[in-house]
Amino acid sequence: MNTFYVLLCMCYWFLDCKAEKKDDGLGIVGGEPISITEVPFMALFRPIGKQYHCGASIVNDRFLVSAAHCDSSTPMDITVGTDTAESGGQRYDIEKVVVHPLYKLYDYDVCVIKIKGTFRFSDRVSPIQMAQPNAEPSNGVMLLTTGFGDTMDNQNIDSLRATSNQLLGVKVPLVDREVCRKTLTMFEITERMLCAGGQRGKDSCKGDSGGPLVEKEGNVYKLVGIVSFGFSCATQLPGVYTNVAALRTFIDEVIQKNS
Ligand code: 4AZ
Repeated sequence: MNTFYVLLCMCYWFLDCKAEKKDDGLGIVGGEPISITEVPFMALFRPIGKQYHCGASIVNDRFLVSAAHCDSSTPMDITVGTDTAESGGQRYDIEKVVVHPLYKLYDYDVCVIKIKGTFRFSDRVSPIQMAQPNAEPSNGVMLLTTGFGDTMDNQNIDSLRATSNQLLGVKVPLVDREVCRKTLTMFEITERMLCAGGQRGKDSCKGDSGGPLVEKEGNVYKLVGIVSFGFSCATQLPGVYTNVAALRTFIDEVIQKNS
């Protein structure tokens, strides 16, 4: 009988710990809290009623871009205007998600999302300009990526997932594609991909997928990448992002056809 209660107590203690880990407040490994007014194009793209899944970026009053691998057969919605995953902001139903026809793990990892209705722009909700076709950022330039995803590299220990309720941002340098190919030999790094990061402890991670990788020019942000994949997180290996410049023509065409 006593052993039973001891075990029960241990069980509660363990579950409690798990709950604490899940809510430790801070996605993105090695990042800092960032206000939605700093990145008002940041959106959540998730199954209805779920706390977290993926990020997305607002590109005009009815469209967003995200990663193709974020799309799901379960009903999804969009939340904008909040830097807290569990509360605030405005929720929008989705009219349509167009995944790139050539998407195949993880090449062409882009989708275009059309909402029902239109966004009401404010200091917390506004679109980001996208990189021009074939105008990639320069190697070494510091880019910002934001998300509500994992704060630790613990993808193998699902019980210790630590997604963040608070929006986080981290700066990562753009890595030369050739250098990236030599480092991430286990993947085929195509022209549709950008590599960024490679500094231990600073990376996007699981749950940040679909979110933005942006370059700041003066006071203006430009969307250059979409969080796509990586070999683990925050190791010395760079993270991989969808190359917006390479897929800009596709994105524009989808928006035009569906406007
Ligand atoms: C993921 O699993 C994932 N470090 C996303 C981004 C990165 C790694 C993993 C980049 O969705």
